[in-house]
Amino acid sequence: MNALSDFPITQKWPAQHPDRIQLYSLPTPNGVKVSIMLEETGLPYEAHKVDFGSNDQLTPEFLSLSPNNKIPAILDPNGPDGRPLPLFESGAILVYLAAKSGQFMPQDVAARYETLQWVMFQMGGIGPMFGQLGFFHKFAGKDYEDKRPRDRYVAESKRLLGVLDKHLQGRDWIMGGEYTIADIATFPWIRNLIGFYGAGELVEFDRFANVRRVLDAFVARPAVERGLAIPG
Ligand SMILES: N[C@@H](CCC(=O)N[C@@H](CS)C(=O)NCC(=O)O)C(=O)O
Repeated sequence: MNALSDFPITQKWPAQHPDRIQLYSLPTPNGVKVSIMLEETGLPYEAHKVDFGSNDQLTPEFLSLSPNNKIPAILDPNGPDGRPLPLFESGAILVYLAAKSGQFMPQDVAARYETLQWVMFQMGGIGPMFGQLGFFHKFAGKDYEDKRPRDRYVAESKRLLGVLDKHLQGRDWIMGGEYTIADIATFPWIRNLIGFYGAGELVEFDRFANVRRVLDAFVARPAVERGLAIPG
């Protein structure tokens, strides 16, 4: 497929600017990773809201781009070899946008793998564990009588926060002096845990002073502030 109009998703969410990266998202902790990255890089893009209230994520048009029915997803009209590139999974999208923009990924080869290591730590650990904690603490799972599942995710979330806190000792960002996609992947989830999920006390967030310090620096970035509200 060589034109954006060949992609069924553009029938439900028409592109006003077909030369720009098309973002299909919502301001959730996974969604804002990509809107923050786009704001940080300055790459031109157009945001489309995928409304969970209307089950937009289950429509054939959305599934044609993101078969796992999850946001975020993108469609880049100018992908590799000048052809459109559809992509889902926030980690893969961050890696792609870092390569495309030449930003937020270290030049040094060893440091690149280290950055990817921390992106994977977020994708495989922090995201899924905090997400389950949210279910058992804030959503339907909070009414379950058996508190063992909740306690398991609380314990695992605390353990992960401890790993991150220890790593951040003496560092400005996850990769030291350099702000990278590892930070962009991780800190929306930390913010969500103590904000929207209201789980700060539950995980004893006060114990993790380094995580708190870097979270504060993250949310103070103007591009982060903008990205957190996209799509509006
Ligand atoms: N591993 C995926 C997870 C994405 C994900 O869980 N997205 C949620 C919102 S944060 C979603 O789209 N949920 C809709 C649904 O499950 O129907 C990623 O990082 O992109």
